[in-house]
Amino acid sequence: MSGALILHEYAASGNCYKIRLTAALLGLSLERRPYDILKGETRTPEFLATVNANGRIPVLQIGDRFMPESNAACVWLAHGSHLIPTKRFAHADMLRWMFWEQYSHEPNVATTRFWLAFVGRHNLSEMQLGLLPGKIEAGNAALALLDEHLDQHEWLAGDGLSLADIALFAYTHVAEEGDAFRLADYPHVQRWLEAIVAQPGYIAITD
Ligand SMILES: N[C@@H](CCC(=O)N[C@@H](CS)C(=O)NCC(=O)O)C(=O)O
Repeated sequence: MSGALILHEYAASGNCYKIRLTAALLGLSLERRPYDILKGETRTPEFLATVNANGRIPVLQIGDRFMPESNAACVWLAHGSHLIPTKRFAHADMLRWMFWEQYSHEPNVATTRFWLAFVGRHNLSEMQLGLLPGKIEAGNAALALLDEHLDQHEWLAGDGLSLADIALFAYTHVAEEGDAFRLADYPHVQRWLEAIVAQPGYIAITD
């Protein structure tokens, strides 16, 4: 390991939680550095110059180096562990789900949760209010696709729990916050969420 591991984060963010959950399942400890994203604390000149020029958390600090992008940080932590399949197809399939999470799931399920449960409907701009119905529709389409896959497969990629499951667990298990999505509509997703909660070393997003 290359020195201290520091997670620059906003605790309620699923992207940050993914990294904490990966570390917990692997028995690794992280030092946590909090930022209030509702107050623009990741947009200060100092943060942009030293932590992430992209102005966002999470960022995993590895000694004096910085790794933004939640899924990349999870890969760094899990390198060589059971959370990354070694068989060629399963490895690529894990990455497939992690890329899909960032393109088709997180921008819809996570953004809807953030807007409704954290920012508040009455504080949304006209543009955000206009985008909301499409995000809810696309979020339900993502949850339905997950449910269909999990009807046929125990885990998302390969034969066991992998980073694909952790990446998608993060925002799926809190999708009901904001009241836009109903997990009861997705029974196979619910079975899979319960299997992740039962993993040794599991920690909650509120821990
Ligand atoms: N693709 C990035 C997304 C990072 C992101 O959107 N972070 C949000 C919180 S989850 C943020 O920092 N928002 C504050 C801002 O944009 O000012 C990842 O997976 O880490």
